[in-house]
Amino acid sequence: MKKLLLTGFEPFLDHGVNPTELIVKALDGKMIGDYQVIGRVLPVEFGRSADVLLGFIQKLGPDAIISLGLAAGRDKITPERVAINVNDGVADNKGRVPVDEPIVKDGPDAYFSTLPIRQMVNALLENGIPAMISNSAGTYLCNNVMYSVRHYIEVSGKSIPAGFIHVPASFELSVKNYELSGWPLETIRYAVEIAVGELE
Ligand code: PCA
Repeated sequence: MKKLLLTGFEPFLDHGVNPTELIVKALDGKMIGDYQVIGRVLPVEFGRSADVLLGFIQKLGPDAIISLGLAAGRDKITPERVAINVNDGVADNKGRVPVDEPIVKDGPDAYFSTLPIRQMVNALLENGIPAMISNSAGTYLCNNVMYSVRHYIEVSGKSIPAGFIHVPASFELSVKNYELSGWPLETIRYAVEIAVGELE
């Protein structure tokens, strides 16, 4: 049996809930294919998110790592292709607003996902779930944790598949924000299970 570290994020900005937090808690301990899911929630803080995630990796020794994040406004499941060495964004949950900072000083400009992102998208589409590869994870915490994890894996010479999947808003969020369209939480969760099922 293999272990999948599946992370979500706590709520941030004006989003009262984060569907990724609810999904990783719901899937914690479940088996998907050969993988036992270990669901964990990350803070939304430039100074802490990556350290918390790297701590989980060191403690749990996962065979694969998938981080989930909310991309409010996107209407598809979007596995990310690449993370770039930039922190730049709106305030995190501690009020920090980095401008054009590197995540890792003198680190590589970018890292590609090592998840089977094309197979994930194809499997989602075959199951009737809108999905596409995203070519930008942004420059906020989602990009930050994907870059940090890929950097850790490269530097430590491990070969653990790792990457990031953004998910749309859930109904709870769109009920509170008329500008946001959302999906049922169960559908987002089902989509995550399909994507996880494509891990080797
Ligand atoms: N989404 C944000 C950070 C936390 C989350 O769920 C992002 O896309 O960077």
